[in-house]
Amino acid sequence: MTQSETDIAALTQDTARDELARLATVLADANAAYHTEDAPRISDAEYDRLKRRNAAIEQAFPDLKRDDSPSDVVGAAPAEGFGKVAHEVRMLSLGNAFDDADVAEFDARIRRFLGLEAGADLTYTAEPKIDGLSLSVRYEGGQLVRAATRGDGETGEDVTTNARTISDIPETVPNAPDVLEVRGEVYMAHADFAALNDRQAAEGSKVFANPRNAAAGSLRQLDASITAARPLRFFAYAWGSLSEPLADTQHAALGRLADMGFSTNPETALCEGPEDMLATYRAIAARRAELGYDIDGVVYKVNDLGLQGRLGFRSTTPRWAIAHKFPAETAWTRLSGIDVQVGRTGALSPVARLDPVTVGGVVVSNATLHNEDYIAGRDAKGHPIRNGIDLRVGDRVEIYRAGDVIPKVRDVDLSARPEGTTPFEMPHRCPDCDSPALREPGESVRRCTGGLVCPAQRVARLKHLVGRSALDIDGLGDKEIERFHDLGWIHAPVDIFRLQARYGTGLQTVANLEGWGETSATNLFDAIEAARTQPLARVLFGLGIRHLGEVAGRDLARHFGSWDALAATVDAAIPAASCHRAAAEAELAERTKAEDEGRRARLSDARALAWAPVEAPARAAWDDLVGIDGIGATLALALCDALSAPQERAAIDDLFAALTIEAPEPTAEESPVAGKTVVFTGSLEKMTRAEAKATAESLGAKVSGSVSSKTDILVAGPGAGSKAAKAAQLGIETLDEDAWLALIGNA
Ligand code: JCF
Repeated sequence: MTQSETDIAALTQDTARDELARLATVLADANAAYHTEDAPRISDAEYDRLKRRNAAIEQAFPDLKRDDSPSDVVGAAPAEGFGKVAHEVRMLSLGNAFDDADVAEFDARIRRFLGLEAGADLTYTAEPKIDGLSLSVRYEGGQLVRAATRGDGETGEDVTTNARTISDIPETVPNAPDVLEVRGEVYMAHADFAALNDRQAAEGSKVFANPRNAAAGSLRQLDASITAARPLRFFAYAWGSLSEPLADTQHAALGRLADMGFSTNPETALCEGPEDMLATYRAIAARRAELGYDIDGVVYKVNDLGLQGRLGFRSTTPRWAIAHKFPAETAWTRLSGIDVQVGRTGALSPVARLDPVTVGGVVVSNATLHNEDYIAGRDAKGHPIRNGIDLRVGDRVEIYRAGDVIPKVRDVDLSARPEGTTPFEMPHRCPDCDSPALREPGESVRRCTGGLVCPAQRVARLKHLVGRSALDIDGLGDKEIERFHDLGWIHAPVDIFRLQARYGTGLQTVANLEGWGETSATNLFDAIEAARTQPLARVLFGLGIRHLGEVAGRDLARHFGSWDALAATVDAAIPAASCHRAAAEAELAERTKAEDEGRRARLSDARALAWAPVEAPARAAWDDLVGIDGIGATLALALCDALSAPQERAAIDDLFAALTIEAPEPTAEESPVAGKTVVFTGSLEKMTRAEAKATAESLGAKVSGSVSSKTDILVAGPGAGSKAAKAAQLGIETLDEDAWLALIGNA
C-alpha cells in the first residue's frame, strides 16, 4: 500500500468529509489563481497530487462526494473584463497518467470498453503536451469570427481581437468546412520569452515567471496592441464544432489542419500500443530541452475518430485521450541556512537558503519551508512527511520546481547529514521586533504579536496598502515604501498623506533624495493626492487585516456603506468575539476526547456555556457580521481583533480621517428589492448562485447567507432545507426561483 492509501483507510466519515471540504477550497483557490489571475500559487505536481487525493477519498466515500467536487471542474470561471463565449462543444481537459502502469491501464481500459480482443490492432497518436493555454478559434465560411479561451470548459473569454494578432492563427482558411472550430495551445517559445523579459526589465515593467504566464498574460490583455507586441504562437491539436468531419483519423485530421495553414506539432507520432507509446514518451522527454518551448508531458489519443466517438467522455475528460505527465524536475543541493521572514500578518516564514543549483533551467537559491512542522517532518494533521525526517542546516536536500512556482524541498538525504547538526528551532520571539511569536491552537503558523510595533509587519502592510488592488498609488511601490520607512518619513499609513506637507518643502525634501527630483516628487505628491479619494472596498482591502481579501472588502463595503457603520458593528460585536473563541476552544478540547454517546451533548453544552455571558446587542452585532454572505466567523474574529488593538485602531482611524470615501454606486431606488435582505437557498436552475447574488445586489438588495428576523425574502429552490423551515417559522416571505425572477422583472 502506498502512503496515501494507508491514511485513506484510516479516515472516518467525519475526517473524510472535512478533508473533502478543505480540498474543494484549496483546489478552487489554486484554480482561480492559475487560470484567472495568471499567478500560480501551488505547483502543478502539488495540484495534481491534491486532485488525486480528492478522487481517492471520493472513491472510498462515494456518498460524501460534494456538489462542488473538484473532480468535476475544468479550469476556472472567466475573469471580468472580457466578453463571455459559450462553447458549442465543451472544451475538455485531459486525464493524467503519471507512470508506465497508468499508460498500460489507459490502453487496457479502452480495449475493455470497446470489447477488443487481445492482440487486436489499436493505433494511438502521441504528441508533446504544450505548457501554454488552450484556445478555440471559430471560422465561418473560412473567415475567423471568434476566439475564446477555455474558461471553465463551458464558457470562456472572448479574446478574438487578441487572437487575430497571432501569426500562427490565419485570418482566412481556404477549403475550410463552413463551420470550423480549431482548438490548440497558445504558447511562447523560450527565445521569445527571454527577449520579452529583457525588454520588460529594461522598461521597468513586470517580468514574467515563465513562458506560460507570459503567454497567458499576453493573450488576456484588454489592450490588443499589447498582445500584438508579444510573440505568441499556436499549435492546433483538436477541434470543436464542425459542419463536416475533417478526416477518419486524428492523424489525418491534423494533416488537414496543417494543409489549411495551421501549425501542428511536428513531433506527433503514430504508436501501436503501450510499448510504442512509452518509447515515444521517452524519446520526447529526451529531446525536451531542444524543443524550444515548454512541454509538461505527452498526450496520447486513439487515432481512429470512429472509435473516439464510441468511447466518448467521462464528466470532464475524454476516454480516448490521456496526458502522460513528466515528473517534476528536481536537483540535490546543500541547505546552507534557514532564515525566518516576517510577513504582513506577522506570520514567521522559514526560508531555506541553498547552495545555488539549477532546477528545470532556473538557478534556485531559496526555497519555501512553509512552517516549523514542515521542517520537523510533519504535515498540518501531524502525519509524517519525508518519512518524518526533519531538515537541518547542512543537510543535502532535493529541490523541485514543478510549474515554475516557488521552489520547495522534496526530500532529504539522511545518510549525508554532517555530524553535529541540531534540529531547527523556530524562534519564539519575532526576529524583527522581538515581540513574542505565538502559535494558536490548531494553526501551523507562528505569528509575531507585535502588530504595527513590528517594523517588518509595518513595511509589509504599507506595501500592501499602496498596492494595485488597494490605494494603487503610482510611483509609490515597494522600493519607495522601504526607503521612506527607513528614513522614518512614512511610519503609519496616514503618513503617506502627510508626506507632501512634511517633506515637500524645507530642508529635507523628497525632491532632494538621491534618484529623485522636482518633477518626480511633484508627480508622486499628485498621485498621492489623487489617491485620497477611494471606494470603501479598496481601503478595507488595503488595511491588510487577516482574511479580509478583495471580495470580502467589497462585501463589507456594500453591506455597511461606510467605515463608521462597519466600525460601530465590529465594536459592538467585540464581546461576542471572545465568546466565540472560547466556544471554539471548548469544542476543540472536547473533540480531542474519546468519541462517545455524550460527546454531542457536551459539545453543545460547552458552546452554550461559552456564549452565556454575551449580551443581546453584542450577539446581534456578531450575527449581523457573520450573517453577511461570504463573511464567516474567521473574518469577523480578525476584524474584532484588529479594531480592539489600540495602536492598530488609531492607525486605521487616522487613515480614514485623511481619506475621502467615494459614494457607493447609486442603486436603483425604484427596484422592488432595494434595501431588502435576501437569502438564497436550495439549488437554482436558471442561474448560478453567484449570478443570483450579483443581480440582487445590483438591484440594491443585501444578500445574506443565513435566515434571521432581518431577512425580508427567502428565495428557495429545490432541495431547500433548514433555511426554508426557519423562514416559515419566522413568517418570512418565501419565493421560488420563478417568482423571484418575476418580482425583479426578468422572468
Ligand atoms: O498540448 C496540450 N496542452 C494539449 C491539450 C494537447 C492536446 O492534444 C489536447 C489538450 C487538451 C484537450 N487535447 C485535448 C482533447
